[in-house]
Amino acid sequence: MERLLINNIGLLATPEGQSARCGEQQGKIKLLEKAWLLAEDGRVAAVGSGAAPQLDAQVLDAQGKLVTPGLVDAHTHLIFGGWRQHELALKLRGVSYLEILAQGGGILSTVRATRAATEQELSDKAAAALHEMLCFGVTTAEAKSGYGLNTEDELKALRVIRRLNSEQPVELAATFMGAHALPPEYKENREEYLRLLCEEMIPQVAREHLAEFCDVFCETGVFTAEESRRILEAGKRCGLIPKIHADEIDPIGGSQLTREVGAISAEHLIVCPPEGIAAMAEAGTVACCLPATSFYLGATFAPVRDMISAGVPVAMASDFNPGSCPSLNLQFVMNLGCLKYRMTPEEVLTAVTLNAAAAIRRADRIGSLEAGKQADLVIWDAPDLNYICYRMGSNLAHTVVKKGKVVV
Ligand code: IZC
Ligand code: ZN
Repeated sequence: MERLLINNIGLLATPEGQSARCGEQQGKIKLLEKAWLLAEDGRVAAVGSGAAPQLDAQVLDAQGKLVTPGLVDAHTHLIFGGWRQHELALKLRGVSYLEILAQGGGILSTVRATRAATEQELSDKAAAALHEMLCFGVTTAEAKSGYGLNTEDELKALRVIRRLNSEQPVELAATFMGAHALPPEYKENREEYLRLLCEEMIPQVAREHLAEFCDVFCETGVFTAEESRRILEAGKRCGLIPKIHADEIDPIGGSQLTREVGAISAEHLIVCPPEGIAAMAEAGTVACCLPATSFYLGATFAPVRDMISAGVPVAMASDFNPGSCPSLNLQFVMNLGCLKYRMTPEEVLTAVTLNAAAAIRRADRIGSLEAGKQADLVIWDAPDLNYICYRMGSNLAHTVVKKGKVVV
């Protein structure tokens, strides 16, 4: 048996449970002072405070620091070719995100670069990003396709995700997002692209077990709520769990759709209306909020306090992508959770651990430090939770442990 004993933990902070926490529960964190944690064969065997057990194990001295569960980044567009730094000048001239897209740039510029890239090139690039994420304390992440927009290139991206899952420590949950934009070759033929998505791509992705989730960009000029419903229903028929990019720029009904399709999560929700919040609360949908994208777009911030009051479990993620959030830093997202969403540090911790795990259907396995869960954790250069939410711009992750092994 492989044993790792982490002793001399100044403060161990973790949410508890095997499902998303909502309302007041989101801010309930278990705190153990002068703690230790024993991992056996990659899982948490026991957690306690006071004198650590004496047994035959590799010992890691936490030097009195803070320990939390490994962070979970539940929303990334990890697989893409190129970058979009040329859009910065356009943005500075006042051209909006949707205008850039309508002119054939934005997502479509990344589609051209992704189609031109080989599997190896995409894999090398994503592996570098994953290493950076791991250094920031992220031990599990979701990764979407969505820059291929044809069968071959969407499958190429999903195969890269599958391969990366076995080649590096960050576990990946794959999401098919062929409904990220209408590809230019279908500009005059929307219906045909919807048919391709529902009748060809989704069934093939499911047959090859290349994704767990199906996502759609429900937005003005992209996919309507009705089209989004069709795509997500087609995904469900093939066993793909619905996620939805809703209310990022315009509230066109995306968040209300969560109840209708039984979405596991809704993403962005920057301009989520009260009816959308009510729908998510009823459906038990996790609101996966992406404050670094609001920051980067110069947009407003999602009404997270209203969501928490309404009993919607809130997760936060990076939204790492080459357009609206070219950052992998989930610690910055935690800062923004406090400063812009007015969440407490305890609510923030739940949002980037247990609730993020729930958004990718893994709350039974990860997202908290309790006996039986995977031993994924971060030792922080910090004495407490307030400190990691208060400091900004530095990487405070000191040591990262994945499945009971030190990886950073
Ligand atoms: O590449 O712009 N919002 N999709 C929906 C994105 C942002 C990613 C991108
Ligand atoms: Zn996104």
